Amino acid sequence: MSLVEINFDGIVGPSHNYAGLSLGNIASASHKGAASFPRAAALQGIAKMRANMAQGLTQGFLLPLPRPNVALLRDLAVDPDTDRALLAAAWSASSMWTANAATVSPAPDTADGRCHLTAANLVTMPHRSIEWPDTVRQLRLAFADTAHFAVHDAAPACFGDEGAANHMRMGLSHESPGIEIFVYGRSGGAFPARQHEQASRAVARLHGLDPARALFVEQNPAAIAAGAFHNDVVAVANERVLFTHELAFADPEGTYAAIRDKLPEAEIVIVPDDRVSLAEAIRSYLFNAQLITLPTGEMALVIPTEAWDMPSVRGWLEEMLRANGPIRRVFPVDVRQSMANGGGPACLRLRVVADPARVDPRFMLSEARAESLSRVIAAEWPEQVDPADLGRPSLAQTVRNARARLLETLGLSELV
Ligand code: SUG
Repeated sequence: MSLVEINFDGIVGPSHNYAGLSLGNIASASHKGAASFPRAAALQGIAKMRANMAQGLTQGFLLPLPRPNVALLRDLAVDPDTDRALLAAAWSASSMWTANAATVSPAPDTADGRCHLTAANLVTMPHRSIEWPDTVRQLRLAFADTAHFAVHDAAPACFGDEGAANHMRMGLSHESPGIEIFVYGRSGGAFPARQHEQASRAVARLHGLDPARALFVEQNPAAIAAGAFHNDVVAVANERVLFTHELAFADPEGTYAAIRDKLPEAEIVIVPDDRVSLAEAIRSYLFNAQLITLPTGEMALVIPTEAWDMPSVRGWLEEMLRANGPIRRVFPVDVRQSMANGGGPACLRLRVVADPARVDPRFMLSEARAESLSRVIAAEWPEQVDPADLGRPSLAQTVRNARARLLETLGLSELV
């Protein structure tokens, strides 16, 4: 059995829109009311997946969830004319950010030697709290092989859990036992702390992690207050490398020491606040990068073009590349449609270390499949959605048909 890191990107759904639903997510708030471009958004996502495959990475995907969510509209008796935010919640394509779909502990870390996935309850934001039952259905299909995977329902709603966006795994390689770092928030000024410590601890117990190799770390309240609503907006890890902003954690020195204690080979690349301020880090999404190991063994950072275009960030990255650090290459990608809602390259993918042969092949991407996905998207996804369009029966029909065509193309009609 050969374990590799598989990135499962969320395909951007046909109802992608900007409704300003996420308090504490500055991009979401500042694009509230803007027109969105679902077709372009989904094609940007496919292009990112293709670029990563071209670098030799293994790529999978997860599908958009059924929208509009009629159960929400019914259960909250939403009046489409007056309850516009609730209406928009039922139309949100937010499941595209699969870093929030689940927390994943690969087989080498767990007591029973299986890869464990726990769906995230996402209870802090109403539009996201409705994702997990449909997400878990999908995970149970993709990871149906119970000899190798265990898929858990989301933790009860009393403790907020936002999944892999607040979880980092480090180790000498993907295949060797790793340490798992859970980052929770306690407060964030005017903004909510979306990941609760109790949820992180519950996930670690459910997954059967060795307490000696699990760390629970508090996110810096100042980072949340500045708009880092998930830890993956200010830090990312891969194998022995942690790439982090200086102000990511409440106790940075204590966090680095605890990591080095459990993984003496850890290399911690810290971006100081006087080079890239917290505000610039959050605006550019420098840390919402995919930190990947290329087949050559070199590490690369897949960053949003917004980060590459920011002079302070570019200056720091160029210096990093000139020095002899562990991150050797930087690849900018255009995911602007997702970025405008606060989702960069890292938000768009869920990392699962597993043997690809054990995953349902219908969720794995190849060049040929990327081509057929692009064709369905080009033909079926709406070109433009204005927030005023949400609720229109004709748009609802277009969105449903588009998803149905996608499921048909992939042979996944059981997800209808
Ligand atoms: O939960 N945006 C998402 C972005 C999630 C990013 N994920 C990670 N950092 N891993 C969120 O805030 C915006 C929806 C709207 O405003 O219409 C939204 O849900």
